[in-house]
Amino acid sequence: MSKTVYSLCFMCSVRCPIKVEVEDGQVKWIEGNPHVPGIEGSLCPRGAAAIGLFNDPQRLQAPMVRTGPRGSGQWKQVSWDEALNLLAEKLQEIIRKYGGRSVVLGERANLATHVSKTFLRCIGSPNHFTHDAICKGSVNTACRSMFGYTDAQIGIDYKNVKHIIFYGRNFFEALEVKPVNFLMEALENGARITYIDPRVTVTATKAHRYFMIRPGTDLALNYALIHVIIREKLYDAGFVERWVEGFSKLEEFVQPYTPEWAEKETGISAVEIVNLAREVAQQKPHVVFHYGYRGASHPNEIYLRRSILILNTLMGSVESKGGIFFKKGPGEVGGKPARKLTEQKDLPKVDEVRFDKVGTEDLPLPDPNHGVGQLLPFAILKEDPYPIKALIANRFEPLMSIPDRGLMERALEKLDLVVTVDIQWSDIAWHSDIVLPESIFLERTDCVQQVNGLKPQMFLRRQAVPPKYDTKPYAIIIKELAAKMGFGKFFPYETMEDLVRWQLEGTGFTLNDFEAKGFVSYTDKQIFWDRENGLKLKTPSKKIEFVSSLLEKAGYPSFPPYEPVMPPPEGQYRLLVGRCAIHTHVSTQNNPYLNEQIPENVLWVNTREAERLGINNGDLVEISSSVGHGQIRALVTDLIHPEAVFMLHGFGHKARLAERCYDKGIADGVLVENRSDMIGGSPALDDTIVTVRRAYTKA
Ligand SMILES: Nc1nc2c(c(=O)[nH]1)N[C@H]1C(S)=C(S)[C@@H](COP(=O)(O)OP(=O)(O)OC[C@H]3O[C@@H](n4cnc5c(=O)[nH]c(N)nc54)[C@H](O)[C@@H]3O)O[C@H]1N2
Ligand SMILES: Nc1nc2c(c(=O)[nH]1)N[C@H]1C(S)=C(S)[C@@H](COP(=O)(O)OP(=O)(O)OC[C@H]3O[C@@H](n4cnc5c(=O)[nH]c(N)nc54)[C@H](O)[C@@H]3O)O[C@H]1N2
Ligand code: SF4
Ligand SMILES: [Mo]
Repeated sequence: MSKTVYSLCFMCSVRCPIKVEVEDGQVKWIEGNPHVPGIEGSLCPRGAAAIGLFNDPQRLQAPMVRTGPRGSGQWKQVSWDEALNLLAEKLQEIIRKYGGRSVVLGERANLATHVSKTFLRCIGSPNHFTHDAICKGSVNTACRSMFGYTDAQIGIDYKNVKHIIFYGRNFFEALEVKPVNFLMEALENGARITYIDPRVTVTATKAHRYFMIRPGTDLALNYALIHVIIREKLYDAGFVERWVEGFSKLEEFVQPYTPEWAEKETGISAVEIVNLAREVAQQKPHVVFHYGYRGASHPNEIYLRRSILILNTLMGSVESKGGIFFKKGPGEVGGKPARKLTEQKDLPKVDEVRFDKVGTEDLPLPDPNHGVGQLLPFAILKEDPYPIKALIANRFEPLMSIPDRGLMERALEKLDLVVTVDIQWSDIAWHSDIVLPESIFLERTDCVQQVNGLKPQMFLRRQAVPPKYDTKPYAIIIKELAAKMGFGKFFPYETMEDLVRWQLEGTGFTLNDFEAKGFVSYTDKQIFWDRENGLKLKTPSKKIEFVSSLLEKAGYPSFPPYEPVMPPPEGQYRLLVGRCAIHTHVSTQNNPYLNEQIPENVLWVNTREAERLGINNGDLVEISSSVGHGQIRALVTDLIHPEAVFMLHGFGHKARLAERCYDKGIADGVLVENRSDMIGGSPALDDTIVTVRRAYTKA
C-alpha cells in the first residue's frame, strides 16, 4: 500500500512543509511540499536525512529508568505505565515537600508548548522556559523595545529585497529553506548582499561585499553607519517624521561616532563604511539590515540588535515590500486562530516569582513567555529564589545548549529528579532518572501550527508512518501523566487527532481541510498595513521608539556610549561558535547520513597566529577557557580574523549509546562561559576568551 502524506519536517525547528511518500509502512521519499511557494520540492540535507533517523536502531525505543548512579549508563526498560506511575509518584512527593514551583520544565518552543504550560499550571509551577532566550532573547527584547512586537511577530520580505546586510547571520549555512529560496530569487533579480563576520562563511562567499570585522565591534560599525546616514540625510525623512520617537536624541548621540573613529575599532575602512551607507540608501525602502539570531553575541547584544532595527527604520523599510513587516494573524481577516489548552477558563493561575526572576526588578525586560533558560544552573545551585528539585527536559538539551557544561552538571547533581523526553540518547537523557521516548515527527500527528505572516495560515504535521518502536507523541505522554496526577480534565483528548479537532473548533476549518495540500489559508492576498497611517505599533507612544520607554522605565539608557572592545592578549582568542548546513545544533551528529558528512568539529585558527603558536593544519591543539578545556584538531586558515578562533557547535557528545557521535570533537559549551546580556536576555555565546596551544600528548 502506498500513500502520500503532507506534513512538517522536524529535523530542525524551522518546520518546512513536506510531502512524504509511504509504502508498506516504510518512508520511501521525502521532499518539500510542492504546493508551498518558496518550498516547491526543496529540502535541506538534514530534512533529507530524516529517513536515516526513522531507520536508526540507536534511537530511543522504549521508556527507560535508571538503575545505577546518574550518568553511569545502567538502565532498565519499563512499560509506559510503569514509567509514568513512577514519574507521577516522584513529582507528587516533590510537590508535597517543596511546592509546585520546585519543578522546572524546559523545552525548545514547539507545537505542543501549550500542553507543557497547561501541565505546569495544573501543578502550580511558574517555571516553564523555552530555548528562546538562549537563541535570540536579545533580538526579541530589542524588537519589543522598538515596535512593541517580538521578533517572532516580525518577518522579512526576502523575495523583494534589493540589498540585505547580514551581521554574522550565516544565511546559507544556518539555513531555513523558504527564506533561502526567496533570497536566491531576489539575487537573480539583482539584489545585493553585504556580509559582516570575523569569519569567511559560505554566506560571505555569496556576498557582493564582505567585511572581516574585528569580533565584538559591530555596534561601532552601526553607530558610524547611522552617523553617515543622518549627516548626509540619506534616511527616509517622511517615514521618520511620521513614525519615529526620539530621532533628534539619536542624531545628537551619534555625532562623535564618525567612520574614521569606527575604522580604528572595527578594522573596516572609513571609506567602505561611507560607501555602504550611500549604496543601501539608494535602494530604500527595499533594504533589510538583518537583526540576526546568534551571530555577534556579546554582553551588550541588545544595543547591537536595536542599532540594526534603527537602521531599518531610517531606511523606511518597515512594512514595505522588500523590507521587514509585521506578521498578520487570522484576526486581520475576521478569522480565529487554533485554540490552545492554556485558554481553558478554569485552568489554575500561577502567580509566583520564576526561577530566573524574569518580570521582577532583577530581570525586567526578557520575555516572560519564554524565560531565560541559561540562568537555570545558578537558580539550582544558589537555591535562589527558592529550591528547585525537579527538571523535565523536553526536546531541549541543557547539558549541551546551556553554556558552561561543568556548571550545568553540578546543578543537575543537586536535583532529586531529572526527566527527559527525547527521540534519541542525548547527554541529558543519559543523565536522567527517567527517559521517555517521543515518536519521531514522521510517526506522529502534532498540534496545529498557526503561521502568521503576510497571509495567515495553519499547517499540520500528520503521522506518515506508525511508530517503529514503543514511543508516543509528547502531548499524549503529558496527558497520561496528568491523568495519573488527577488533572486529566484539562487534557480533553485521547488521540492527537482529537486534540487537533479541539484546537480547530471555532476556526471554520476541519482536519479534512488539510488533506489536499497540508495547510489552509485564511486569505489569498498579502496584507500590508498602510505606511501613512496604518502601522499598528504596540509601544506606549504608538511610534517606533528610538528612545525606548521599555528600556528607560526599567532604568536602562536607549543609547549607551560605546565601550571599546580590547583585543585579547597574545596567544588568546575570542571563541566564536556557530552552525553548518549539515547539522542541527546538538541533534543530528548521530544521524547515519549526516555523521558521515561531518563527523567531528575542528578549530579554525588564523594562519599568522598558527605560525606564531607553532601549529600546523590538522595538529591536535589544547584549548582552554576560565570554565573548561579540551583537545581538538586545528584548521589553519586565512579565512578568520586573527583575534578569533571558531568551532562548530553540537559535537563532543558523551552518551555512549549514541555510538556514531560519542566523544567525537568537543562541545563548545564546555568552554563558553555562562554570561548574559542581562537587559535583552541572550547568553554572550561569542565572547569567551580562550587560550590555544599545541597539544603534545592526546588527553
Ligand atoms: N543547518 C542549520 N541551520 C540552522 C540551525 C542549525 O542548527 N543548522 N539552527 C537554526 C537556529 S535555531 C538558529 S538560531 C539560526 C542561527 O543562525 P546564525 O545566527 O546565522 O548562525 P550561526 O551559525 O550561529 O552564525 C553565527 C555567525 O556569527 C559570527 N560571529 C561571531 N561573532 C561575531 C561578531 O562579533 N560579529 C559578527 N558580525 N559576526 C560574528 C560567527 O563567526 C558565525 O559565522 O540558524 C537556524 N538554522
Ligand atoms: N554553546 C552553545 N550553546 C547554544 C548554542 C551555541 O551555538 N553554542 N546555540 C543556541 C541556539 S541558537 C539554540 S536554538 C539552542 C538549541 O538548543 P536545543 O533545543 O537544546 O538543541 P537541539 O539540537 O535543537 O535539540 C535538543 C534536543 O531535542 C531532541 N529532539 C529532536 N527532535 C525531537 C522530537 O521530535 N521530540 C523530542 N522530544 N525531542 C527531540 C534532540 O535529540 C536533542 O537532544 O541552543 C543554544 N545553545
Ligand atoms: S530547514 Fe531543513 S531540517 Fe529544518 S525543517 Fe526545513 S528541511 Fe527540515
Ligand atoms: Mo537558535
